[in-house]
Amino acid sequence: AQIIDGVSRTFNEFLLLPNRTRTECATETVDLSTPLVRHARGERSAIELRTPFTSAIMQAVSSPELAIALARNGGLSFIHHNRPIEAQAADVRTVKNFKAGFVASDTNVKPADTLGQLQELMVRTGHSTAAVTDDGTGSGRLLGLVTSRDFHPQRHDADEPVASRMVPVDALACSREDVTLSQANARLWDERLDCLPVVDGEGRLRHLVFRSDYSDNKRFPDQLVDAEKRLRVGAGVNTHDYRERIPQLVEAGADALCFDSSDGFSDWQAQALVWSKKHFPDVPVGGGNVVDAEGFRFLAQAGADFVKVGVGGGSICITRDQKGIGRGQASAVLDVAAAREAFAEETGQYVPICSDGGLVHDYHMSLALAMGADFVMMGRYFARFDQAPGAKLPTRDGFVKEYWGEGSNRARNWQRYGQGGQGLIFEEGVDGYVPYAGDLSEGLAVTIAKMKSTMVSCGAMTVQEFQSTARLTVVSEQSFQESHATVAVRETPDSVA
Ligand code: MZP
Repeated sequence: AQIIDGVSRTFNEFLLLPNRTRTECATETVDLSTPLVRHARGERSAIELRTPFTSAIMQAVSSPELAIALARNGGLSFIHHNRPIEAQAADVRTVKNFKAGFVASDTNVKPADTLGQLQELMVRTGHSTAAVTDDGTGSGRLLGLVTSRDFHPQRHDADEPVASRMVPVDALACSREDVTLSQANARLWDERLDCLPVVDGEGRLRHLVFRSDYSDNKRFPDQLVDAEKRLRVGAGVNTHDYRERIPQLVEAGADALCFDSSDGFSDWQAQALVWSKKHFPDVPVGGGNVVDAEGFRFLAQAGADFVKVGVGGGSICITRDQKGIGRGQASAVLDVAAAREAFAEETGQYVPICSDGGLVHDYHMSLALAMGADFVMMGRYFARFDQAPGAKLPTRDGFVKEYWGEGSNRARNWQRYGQGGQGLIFEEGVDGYVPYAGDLSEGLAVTIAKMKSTMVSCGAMTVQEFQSTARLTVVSEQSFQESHATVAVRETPDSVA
């Protein structure tokens, strides 16, 4: 056996040092966009994410509802694959067919209906905003908007009428001709809404224009008032039935695919990548997971358009206990990022990398980017939100959501955890709960605010600048203790769990 140099380190062992912050570097100017797929170095990737977040290829995570919410916040979901091909393709179609619209016309939500009913409906249909009309139909006059932010358990009673939480349309005052945000509705925008309605002369809703449609947060870009954007969605695939699965997913409209394996450093995955690039050269396909330079190079040479990094660090993962395989996530990302740079130097091809699993705190996501990841993939983080498929269950202190690993007996994803034959001989994942965290858009907005603030302290205005200029230090156990509050903390409703 050979013992490789260096200790296997994880994110908790690092902190970022502040760099000089230039006057032009502020949270409003930080740009989180990042490449998703292979491209010539120095050029732009054919697919860029507006925010560097992807959701895990897991039954408890990447449903169409979650994919819609994440895509609208600039990220990407990979719809899970451990089921019949038709079912997965149908979910891809649901996301591609989604139109940022309003719930009221589809379902007759009236001002007197209850918030509980409306919440259930919005989660099911993947909408973050409901427009309420006077007669509960799409041709009625718009009375106001209710957003999923209003469904925080501490802020509403499920039996309250919808009207009690509605932002009245008068406060929004926006018409097709008046496309500049007034100060008043800009404030509302920041505080409560992620979209503004555009009404016709008779007060009937014509469009909802979402935050993501804004070019500079001040004006509606003209071309978007008559536009139907299709959201992006990815799909997980496996090395067993890819010849049948990939054609149907492509036909359904998947924008990117990803081979999903707990150990991607294998001939099977290389063969599957080669097949995919030969038959569908225009469809980006990622590979993984790997934890070192050798694994990265192997998949990049086989044609992977991006490579996922991480073995054994996932919150639900017991692979390290069961098989003794894995590597600290920080060491893995640093090693693979160096290999990505070397590969780009040699070939001129930049192959983005994704840090997958084990991100416990929001600042871990920033560390992953600073260490070289182009984007991150998360399961636990997204499983906490309304849009994730796990059941929401009451506890003495609030709510939890179900979250289970793909290697658990509940998921039985033998395609990911090949142990010989069809089935699991032993578990590599657990079945558990995560604290409920409300609406995805609201939770992600806080995470994004923290990430931008970190980058400002590090003097970086783009992810690429952050990767190349960040300075990190390894923390001792004593300095780790020093990082936390040392007084008794008074709990407030906004205390971070
Ligand atoms: P986390 O965000 O919950 O920490 O980790 C999610 C990642 O863990 C997934 O993207 C996947 O790579 C990995 N995973 C999924 N299921 C298991 C398992 O059952 C697992 N062991 O490790």
